[in-house]
Amino acid sequence: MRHECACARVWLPLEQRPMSGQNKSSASDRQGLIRLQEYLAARTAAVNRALDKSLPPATAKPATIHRAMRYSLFAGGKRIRPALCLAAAAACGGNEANAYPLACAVECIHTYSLVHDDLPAMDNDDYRRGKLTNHKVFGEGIAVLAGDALLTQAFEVAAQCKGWPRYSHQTIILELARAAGSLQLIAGQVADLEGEGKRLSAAELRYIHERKTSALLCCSVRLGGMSANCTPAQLKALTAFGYNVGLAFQVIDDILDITQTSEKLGKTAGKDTKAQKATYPSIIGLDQSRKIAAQLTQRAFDALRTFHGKAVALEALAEFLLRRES
Ligand code: GRG
Repeated sequence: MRHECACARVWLPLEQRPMSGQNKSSASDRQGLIRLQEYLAARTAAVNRALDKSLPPATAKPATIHRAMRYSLFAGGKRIRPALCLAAAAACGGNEANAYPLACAVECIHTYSLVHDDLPAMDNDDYRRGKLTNHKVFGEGIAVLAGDALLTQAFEVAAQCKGWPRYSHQTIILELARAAGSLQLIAGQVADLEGEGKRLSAAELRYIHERKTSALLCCSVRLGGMSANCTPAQLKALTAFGYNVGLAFQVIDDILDITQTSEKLGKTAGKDTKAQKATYPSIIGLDQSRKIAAQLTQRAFDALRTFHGKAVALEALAEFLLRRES
């Protein structure tokens, strides 16, 4: 993969490299990766503190629901959506602190979707983020409610943002509602459920990926830009970046489902094949899927040219997501 922006190489060298540890990495690769890991660890800690403050304490009555919400929220997710939100804010010259309510909101929506996706009525999974799924610990009724409460919490936290000249509270709430709603996240999940056991075309599969995965990732990036009162041109560039990174993320997720162990993924591996789900690898094979993920990531990089080197964290995150192993 060729990459034209020199700034990201400082973070994470982008020379042609295999995607999942098929080669020994160089010392500079490792250094770049360590810097990104430090960046992610610092943002994860800050987002965790902000989430902790924004949620009712685990002891608030009724304690079961607050314990259940916190159980999944603090189960060890990678916090990719918040990191993208904060990195987008930085790319637009914003103050990261202004983006925290929005970074927390997207993580609450993401966690709700995982809790519900794991339910027996949906994907029926016992493990998530390396721990027992919410319904396995708290029962199905509480897991449904914990998901509902996390979704609602997202809007409560987002409403506490400061609002910006170009982006009012109404715009922010609309952005979140649309990404989580029946035309995006839920549409993707419906199409995913209805597609089980069927032969889907690549276009049908892309419809699912755009909604189930890309919509919320793209929304995270856009909200970060909005928190920096970004220009319309910057928002357009962030949208193209988020869309392509979101699609690449899901192609990689499909690849990992068949190439990694449950232990490494923290959730049951091989579920897509078992559930007879259409995935990129099942339709076009592993090698072609890897090429598509790299192409999508390249498109995401291209969208960042307009930031003239200021989107270095976004670039490093896109590169990291392409090469992730869990
Ligand atoms: C229930 C409305 C509803 C939607 C569910 C999230 C989801 C849609 C399905 C889960 C399965 C899946 C493949 C989702 C696509 C998004 C995705 C790959 C989620 C996993 O995201 P990570 O890897 O997870 O960022 P962590 O745990 O690290 O936060």
